[in-house]
Amino acid sequence: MPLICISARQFPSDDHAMKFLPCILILGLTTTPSVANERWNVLFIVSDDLTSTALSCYGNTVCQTPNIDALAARGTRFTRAYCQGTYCGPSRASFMSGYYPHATGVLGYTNPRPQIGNRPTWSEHFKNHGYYAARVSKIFHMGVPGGIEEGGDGRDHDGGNGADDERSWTERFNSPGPEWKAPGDGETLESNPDGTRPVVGGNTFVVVEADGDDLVHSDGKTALKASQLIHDHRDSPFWMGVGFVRPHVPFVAPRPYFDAFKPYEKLSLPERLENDWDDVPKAGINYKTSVNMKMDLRRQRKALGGYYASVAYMDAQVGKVLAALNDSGLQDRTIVIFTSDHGYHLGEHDFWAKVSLREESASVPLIISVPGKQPAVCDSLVELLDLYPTLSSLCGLPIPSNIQGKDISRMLDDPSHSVRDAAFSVAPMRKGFLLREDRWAYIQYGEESQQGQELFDMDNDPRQFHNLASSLDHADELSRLRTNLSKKLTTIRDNDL
Ligand SMILES: [Ca+2]
Repeated sequence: MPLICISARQFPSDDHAMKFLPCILILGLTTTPSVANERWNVLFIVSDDLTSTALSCYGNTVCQTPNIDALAARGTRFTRAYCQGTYCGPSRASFMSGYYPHATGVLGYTNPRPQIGNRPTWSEHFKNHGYYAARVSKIFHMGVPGGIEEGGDGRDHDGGNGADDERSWTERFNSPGPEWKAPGDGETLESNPDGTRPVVGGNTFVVVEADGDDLVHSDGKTALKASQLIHDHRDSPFWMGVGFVRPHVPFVAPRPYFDAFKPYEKLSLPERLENDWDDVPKAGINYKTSVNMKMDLRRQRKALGGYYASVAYMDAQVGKVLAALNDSGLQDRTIVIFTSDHGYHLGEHDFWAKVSLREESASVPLIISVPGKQPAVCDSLVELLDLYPTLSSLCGLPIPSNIQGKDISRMLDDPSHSVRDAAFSVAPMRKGFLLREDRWAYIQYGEESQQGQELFDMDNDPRQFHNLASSLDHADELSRLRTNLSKKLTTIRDNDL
């Protein structure tokens, strides 16, 4: 009896006209799977406030992330992926809607529906094409920790949806957790020089070495729910958004995840340069620094350890979801994306957290794994905005003509392929703009650069210690980049909204 398996390795990836061929077992009779089964699933995993520098697959030698590394080992890992807004609200509204923040004007913590009208979001586009579209926890903006502390049983009738967009989903699920209130050993590191400030909520650097297991916390519940949904929907195509809230503050995780980073005194802080701020415009000094947070070296090292423990915990939850995919037999039928909404500073230039347009904050980890494609590392410039058109292309759906990202799917076959000369990101809070080319990073504060400019030679100064914006030797480069940034903003604003 012939046994023929046409594996996912033979799937066409770029030719929209061709139908995907699922794994067909021919046992005497040829069985034809249902139409619904002929499509890839999309599993979109997004961490919150995760810098690529904290992942071992991006070179970190202290914080080990074996599960994300395993995904990178079978997918394409992008080394130059950039968010379009350097904090949650604008970044998430952008990659879900398909528009740059300055196209929709969503520069804060709201969902983009009033601006986009009936135009489908990324998940809604898949839903409109017959996919089951679900989110578990944070995909559009949701307050952390505030929004995670709400939520009753975690179903949408109980609130806790943040800036969500209901029509983007077939179903949606929240994952409430205790956050900073979790029982354990907690310490507030920020604005607490005399150690008398209690553990608090809000956007504050707090570390909690928590009692109990993974399921006490939001991300553990998210992994469990996502695993159940994968199993329940294994017979129909799905677009599933799985949003983990760590390593966003508070840095809370079960105790065992902290062990690898203790004692905290042994952790190395990033290299600092004396008088590093002397050539930084005032608008370029990040909103959180070692100085204004009043964090001494002990607190800084503990912040780093707490962040790493949160990353290790989040990585373990990623592993559970990927294991569920494998156990359900869907690994060969599912495209997996792993990324973050923006990056994060862990003490570089004495900056902490997000918002900044420097490399650690504006770049994001990005891994795309398509079954059957060769693993690769891609150094081409890409944007989170590219995910919507790229996944539409990979899944054989039309790419809506209105959206502003680019189809990067060819990079998954040919990592030398390139679609843009520069990536673009904004820090609305600072009226800041970043144009990131292959060699140059140009940052401008104010649309007429009223609040200053920064120019970095990323080949010779990858840590961005030397602002060349006032160097006469680089006047032509500065002028060219400034003109290109102005053109980019004009292009972004020329849209159908
Ligand atoms: Ca975030």
